Amino acid sequence: MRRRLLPLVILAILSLAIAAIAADKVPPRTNDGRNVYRTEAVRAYVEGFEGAFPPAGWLQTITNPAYTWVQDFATPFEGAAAAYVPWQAGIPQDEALSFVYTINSAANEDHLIFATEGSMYWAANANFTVEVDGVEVYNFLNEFTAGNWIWDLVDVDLSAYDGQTVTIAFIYAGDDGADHYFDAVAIDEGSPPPPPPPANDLCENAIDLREQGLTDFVVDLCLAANDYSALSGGCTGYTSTGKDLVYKIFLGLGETITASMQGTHDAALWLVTDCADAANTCVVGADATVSEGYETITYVAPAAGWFYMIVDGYGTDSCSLTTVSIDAPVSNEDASWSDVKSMYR
Ligand SMILES: [Ca+2]
Ligand SMILES: [Ca+2]
Ligand SMILES: [Ca+2]
Ligand SMILES: [Ca+2]
Repeated sequence: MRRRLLPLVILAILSLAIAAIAADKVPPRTNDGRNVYRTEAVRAYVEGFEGAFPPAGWLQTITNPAYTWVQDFATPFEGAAAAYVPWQAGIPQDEALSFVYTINSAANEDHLIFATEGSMYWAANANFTVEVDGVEVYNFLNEFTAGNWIWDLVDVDLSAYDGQTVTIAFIYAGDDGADHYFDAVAIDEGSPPPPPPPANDLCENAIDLREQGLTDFVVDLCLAANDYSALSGGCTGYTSTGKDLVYKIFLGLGETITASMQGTHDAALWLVTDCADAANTCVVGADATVSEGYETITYVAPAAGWFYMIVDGYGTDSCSLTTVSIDAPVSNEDASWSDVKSMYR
């Protein structure tokens, strides 16, 4: 009996030892030099667990008073302290730390960022999750990949909660897990919303070239949207699904306009008579060069009227800081158009 059991006992002891090596229940009690205050520029809210615990405004929900979240100074991610819960076997834990926050949509606060470390192995027994208004938005067991006892930053997209006042809860729940930590909780304002597109993004607000009166100007097409595209095989030879801005000019009979554009994207420049039907009313266009190249159009008006010039690009949503040059329209010999010409100078 003994002889048959002995190998099994040895095996069991060995496997336990291997499991213990592979899956410690506590981290190394050093911080590996990670104890550095981060300097990210925009944080609408930060809690590093450096002061009172739970922090002011935070609620702690306790089911196992001897093994619940506490402040711990052994291995913080930032500063001197982190939130820590010790593991326990036999008495289930369901320990939560939460705070209420109004996510400011105007400020583009749409990310919850925090650091956490724990045992990916033992999280199968007792897991760390984050909930927003009771809905799980993060699951350590399923999502953490950095390894056992390695601090890693987690970024949770909160854009679905823009403008809402929500309860954000950090929960350790289960039985016979491992120690767990989190620190450096932040609501990130992220980058500010992009500036609105230029007014002349669309035909209806096309800038009158004569009123603007500039022979050379620089525009950032990247602030615009792609609203107009020439026809494939049409006046530019290709489609122009790049981002576009619209200019207009009134030309007299026989008056000539010459314009060019150049940027780091593959530019496309075209002139239309009916901006509402741009693709089908193109009278001249250019897309003869690639990036950095100049596209130049010249057009003699066969009749007096408004013409709309679309400063555009070949590639889908392509754009760049683009230089546009307008040669002062050259009028015919009609004296009345000389006046128009002078307006441009
Ligand atoms: Ca801290
Ligand atoms: Ca546009
Ligand atoms: Ca376009
Ligand atoms: Ca081009």
